[in-house]
Amino acid sequence: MKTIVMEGKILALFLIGFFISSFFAGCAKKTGIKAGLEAGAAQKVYVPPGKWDKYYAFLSGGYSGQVEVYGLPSGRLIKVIPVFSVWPMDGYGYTQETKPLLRTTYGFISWDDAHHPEFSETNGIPNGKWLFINANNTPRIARIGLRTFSTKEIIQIPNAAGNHPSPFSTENSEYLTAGGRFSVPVPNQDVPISSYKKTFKGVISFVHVDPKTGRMSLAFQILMPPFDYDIAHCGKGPSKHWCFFTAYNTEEAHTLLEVGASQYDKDLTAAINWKKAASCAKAGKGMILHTPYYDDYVGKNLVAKSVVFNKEIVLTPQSCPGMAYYIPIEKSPHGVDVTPSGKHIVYSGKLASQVSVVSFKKMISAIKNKDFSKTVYGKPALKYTDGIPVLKYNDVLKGIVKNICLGPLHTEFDGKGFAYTSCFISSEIVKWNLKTLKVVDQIPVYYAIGHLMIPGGDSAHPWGHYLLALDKISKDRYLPVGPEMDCRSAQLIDISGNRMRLLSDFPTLGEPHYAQACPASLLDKNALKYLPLKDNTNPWAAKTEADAKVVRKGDRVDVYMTAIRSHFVPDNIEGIRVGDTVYFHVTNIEQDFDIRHGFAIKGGPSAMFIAPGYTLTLKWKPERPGIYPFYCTDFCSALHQEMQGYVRVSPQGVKTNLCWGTGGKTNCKD
Ligand code: K7E
Ligand code: CUA
Repeated sequence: MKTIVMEGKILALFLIGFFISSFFAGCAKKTGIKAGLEAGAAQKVYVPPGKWDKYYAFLSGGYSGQVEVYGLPSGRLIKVIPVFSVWPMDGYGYTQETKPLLRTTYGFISWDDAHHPEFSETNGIPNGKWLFINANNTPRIARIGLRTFSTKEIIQIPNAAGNHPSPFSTENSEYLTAGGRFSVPVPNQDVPISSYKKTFKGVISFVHVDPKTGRMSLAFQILMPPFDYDIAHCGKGPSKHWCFFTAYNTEEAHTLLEVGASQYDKDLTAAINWKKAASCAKAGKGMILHTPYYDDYVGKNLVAKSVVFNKEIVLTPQSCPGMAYYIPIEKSPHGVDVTPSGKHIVYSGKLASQVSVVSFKKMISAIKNKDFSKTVYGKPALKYTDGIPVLKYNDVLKGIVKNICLGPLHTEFDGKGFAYTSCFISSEIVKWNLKTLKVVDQIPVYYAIGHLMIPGGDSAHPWGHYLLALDKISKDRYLPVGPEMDCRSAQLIDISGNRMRLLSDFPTLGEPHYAQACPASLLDKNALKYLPLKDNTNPWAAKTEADAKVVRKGDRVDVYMTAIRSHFVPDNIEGIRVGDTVYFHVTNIEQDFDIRHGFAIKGGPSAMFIAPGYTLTLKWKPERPGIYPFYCTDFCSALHQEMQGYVRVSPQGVKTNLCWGTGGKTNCKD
């Protein structure tokens, strides 16, 4: 045991050593970077003023909790879509319309760690309808509508912890994966941590997506042995009924995983036949758990609401034979990626400096032949895996890309027969041939790359052309701004020729893990320009200035306000008292693209940006009597500075008449 622990430590030191040396290598190379730059690189990323980019790229914000939209090849940031974190500049998570999206069984959660954006797909090809993304910390999946580029739904994943292998889509977005990077007791309960092996479980979940509306629902969950389920990708074509999950910590360690989870030379990665699992769930083979979870969604009336569910169908491996298998892969594999044909599955052996390519066909015949391992790690296999058969590595292997690099993490495809693997420790991208498994090209990146992304590069039909490296450390790439460089670095690489060519760097917000990209033509024509007022179903909308009014009911005051260039109706309000709760429902009655108005009131928690045709509501509880100015926060016209107003707040119990108006026209009601 002692020697094993030592080995673990030595391995860790070895890796740290490489990590540091790769930085120095990076520094040394800095002056020579130009060498890797293609002549004419500037021309290739230059998008002239007034012209549009060729691709939309959606980058996860990592610990920013959001999604960022960039144009490629320019690297220009064109939108931040708030998802799991509040965004006070536009009121996301502050307005009555959006607050319910962040409700969970843990209360209102205003932050998360978002890793993997995933397009909705038809026949394995992005269809431009939705973008899904996972919340790692408080397990959730969000759905973003790609007509409005806004969050439409967030569903919580009960019974699980660390929703990292998520939300990977099946070929026609029938299901999205969710999983447990952390194993935990299911249902959660007070147990000694040392009872890990006995009482903790891994949880893999499948979330159904309604093909018409996109509404997500928890379909079923699968209880797995307590490994750390890391990343997934689902099959396509021949493998379309399967999803593949990597795992580390097959050792089932619960402390110092740095050492404890690197003991065995192979970890057990899961292959799940979701079709089979769904039929078992349907046939009532699962048990029922009652852990509550939220489904928060934007309703037909454009206001988000929360529904609480508390019923889960939970399958065990024993309850549904044929649903789950394990494939052993070298030491703590990280990424798993399915080739465009769906015939091969590529596993990146994070600590193994090699990539294993598994043949789906071989996997199926090994399953048919019941060619399973009798033992794993010197123990009876089925006992160790709660009855999940373990396939033999050599039986399912197409081949290995040997000595590919240090710290291979993720692989994407160009649709022309090549794969591109990111290498964290050696800070490089390696291009290899899918048939021969031979390395054909290599390019350094700066520094410590995580995921990489090719437009459509995880789909059945990659668009290719560009590759985006998502680097973890930006260090000397930009002007120093104190000890923490807030921007991570994205690097655009041209993959249209035989050799990869570095084109540009651009800074990103937060820590982008994964990304998705598609040709602009898939989305640009469908993007909503403004909401026709007749389609504004918000119950609090005032669609004309004549509809604007102030209504008191007890201590509640509803202000139905309109905004148009360059005034609010009403812009003078009197008769509010300390102790009241005021709701400002502001409708932007402009019917023109990108003419937005904002609203903010002194002492208020956030602004709100109101897109043309929409209504947003800010709740406000004045605590002191006096005069409170409010104004439009978006420079909407030459008279924007004039777009302002006043609210008079009287002391509690003082009966000031409730009056409102704009431009001398005053309405009063006691
Ligand atoms: Cu590799 Cu969260 Cu997909 Cu980061 S993960 S890199
Ligand atoms: Cu409206 Cu500024």
